[in-house]
Amino acid sequence: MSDPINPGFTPRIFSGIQPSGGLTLGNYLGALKRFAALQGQGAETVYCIVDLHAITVWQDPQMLRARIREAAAAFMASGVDPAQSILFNQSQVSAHAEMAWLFNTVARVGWMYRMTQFKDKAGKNSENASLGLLAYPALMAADILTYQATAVPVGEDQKQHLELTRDIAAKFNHDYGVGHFPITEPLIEGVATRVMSLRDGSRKMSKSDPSDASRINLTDDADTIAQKIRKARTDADPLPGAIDGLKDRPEARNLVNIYAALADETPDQVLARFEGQGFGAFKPALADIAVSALSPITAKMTEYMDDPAEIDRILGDGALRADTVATPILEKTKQIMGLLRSRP
Ligand code: AQP
Repeated sequence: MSDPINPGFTPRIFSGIQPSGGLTLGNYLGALKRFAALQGQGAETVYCIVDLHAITVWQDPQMLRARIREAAAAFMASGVDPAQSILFNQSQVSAHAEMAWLFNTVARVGWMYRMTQFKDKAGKNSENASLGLLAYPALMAADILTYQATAVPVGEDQKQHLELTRDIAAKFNHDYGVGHFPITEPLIEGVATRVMSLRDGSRKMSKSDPSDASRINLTDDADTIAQKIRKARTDADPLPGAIDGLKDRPEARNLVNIYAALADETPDQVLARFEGQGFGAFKPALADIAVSALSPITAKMTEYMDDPAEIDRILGDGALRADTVATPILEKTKQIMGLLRSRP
């Protein structure tokens, strides 16, 4: 089958999540829930725990290993089925790092300095950031293009990196006069493409935010979820009848969007039910729906995490399958670039 937007390429979806902390409701709604829904829809699905990305900022080795397993448990508990999708951790497939080096020679330094994620994470002391943090988007382009992926489901925050991936693919194709890489489509869909912090409606919910109260973790129990929602920052006004009425109320809009995404409704449908009510009524309803959506996931995660050897087996098996797709594409890329291939 050929991809409708990139004729000649197999429809293939790739996406990944960093094991840089415990996964959050933002990762679930912006990524994991959609990863699961895209299975069996006609495209191959390749999902990756991007541990090489995580180490662009310091990670304790013991903790990192545990978080890779926990992320794998979260993927599977959210419905990613290793029989239907290729599920693995990035560092077990060396093609990612090799392709990233090739792309370091295609991407321009100026492109990297423009990335808002680099500016945010490097902060004021950017001279002291790891070189990997600056080169992060070239590795992300490698993750995607090593599979000639035609579509990538991501949250809104990754849009700029996706554009850079397209720039790298286009420059490579142009410089070498080939059509080797597809121009990958970002799939940024739904009402929860940017779930915001529960403490500050101008910041995205993030697994590495120092405040645990800013996020709902997929490992939080029902009481913790309810308590975090109860304490979420809001305002004193009643809810309007439509989402347009929340333009200047980011915290309120965030909670309504979370509700809508969890209930598979539109924000307007949610507001039609809560119009005129305050957060005293809305927050307990949101807590109920969050607990009923997340509790089964948390329970399944615990089951998977009780058997780390099985997680390791699944990730190892996924890595072998990923390798069979990635290696021929990497080899072809090297050939195009004029790198001599003569190993028997
Ligand atoms: N708040 C969010 N709302 C919607 N989608 C989100 N994603 C992350 N946060 C939100 C999506 O989850 C996928 C994996 O992201 P990532 O782990 O690779 O890195 P990130 O985007 O930098 O996520 P975090 O949680 O903020 O990680 P840290 O704190 O380590 O930087 C992506 O598709 C992302 O869009």
